[in-house]
Amino acid sequence: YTKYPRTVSIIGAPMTYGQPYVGTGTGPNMLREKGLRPKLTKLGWRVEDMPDLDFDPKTLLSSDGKGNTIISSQRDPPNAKNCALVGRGSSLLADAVESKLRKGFFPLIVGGDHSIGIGSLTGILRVRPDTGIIWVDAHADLNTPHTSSSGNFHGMPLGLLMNHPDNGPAKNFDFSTLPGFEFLDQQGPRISPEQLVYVGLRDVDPAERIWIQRLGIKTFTMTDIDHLGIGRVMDEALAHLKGRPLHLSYDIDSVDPMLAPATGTTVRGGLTYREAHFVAEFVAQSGDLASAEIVEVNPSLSSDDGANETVELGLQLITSFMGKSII
Ligand code: EXY
Ligand code: MN
Ligand code: MN
Ligand code: MN
Repeated sequence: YTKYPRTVSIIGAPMTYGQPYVGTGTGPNMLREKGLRPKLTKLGWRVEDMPDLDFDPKTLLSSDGKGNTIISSQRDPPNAKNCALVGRGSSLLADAVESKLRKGFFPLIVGGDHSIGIGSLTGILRVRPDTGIIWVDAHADLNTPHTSSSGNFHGMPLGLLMNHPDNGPAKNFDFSTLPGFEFLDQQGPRISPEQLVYVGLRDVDPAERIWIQRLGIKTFTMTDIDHLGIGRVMDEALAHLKGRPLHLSYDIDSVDPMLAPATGTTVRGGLTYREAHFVAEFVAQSGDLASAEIVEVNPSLSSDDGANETVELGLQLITSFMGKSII
């Protein structure tokens, strides 16, 4: 008996426009080359692997009708870098995730930078609005173009989707007016604060801190992990989301940079090798995991050794949350 069907659909989402570095788009193929598919098969999954989503600017941006892309005329709103590219890519991803879920598959979304959370969560919530989200990250990713000081969308996926009596961080702002983000219309699904849990935070911006407190989001910082231990943290995290199908959003920068150096926004003092695996193993053991994503692996941002270690770690974490058990 399994609660969710045992066919996994690998959705490659090589998004790079949510942050400043090239290379973040190579994650899906690096993981395939290291044997993602046979590893999943060995765990008992049927695997459907499709070509990566096409995030080429020529595809994402409308043309002038003569086959020319009109990037230069796509002016970004303030603090919303590569707005149309991120928005259109998110919309494509949302449709892909939604359609795989409706077919009964388990979507395994492989990034790409964390702005893909906008699309993956939108697709998931269209089908299962009560999903519980476990956000494993050094960062809160709760900014909006109103609060972001970087303008990078990988710091905004949860901020754009968070709902609240006052509309949360989105207060007085309709994000569907951002070029490319038309799919975030009034009917578009939103996250309620109680369906989100953070694990591993250690670099939170002032506006994010205010919203976490005001919305009462269940948050386990690195300090909490030091204090309580990862076992109790995960007990409490899953208790908070009990009864919901789960989505795991695993940002590789949650792991300590000594173990995962090849990522764009490293912060010292992260999860150890075992803590990182425990999170994955414990979520798998719950039997409630219904979708997952891994993001922010960028092999071009460190030495070859560092890149290999980071990709390898990402692969091991995937096998752990997809059900590899020690016994
Ligand atoms: N909070 C900072 C910002 O909004 O720019 C840093 C965000 C980094 C986000 C990485 C993917 O998790
Ligand atoms: Mn992140
Ligand atoms: Mn992060
Ligand atoms: Mn910061």
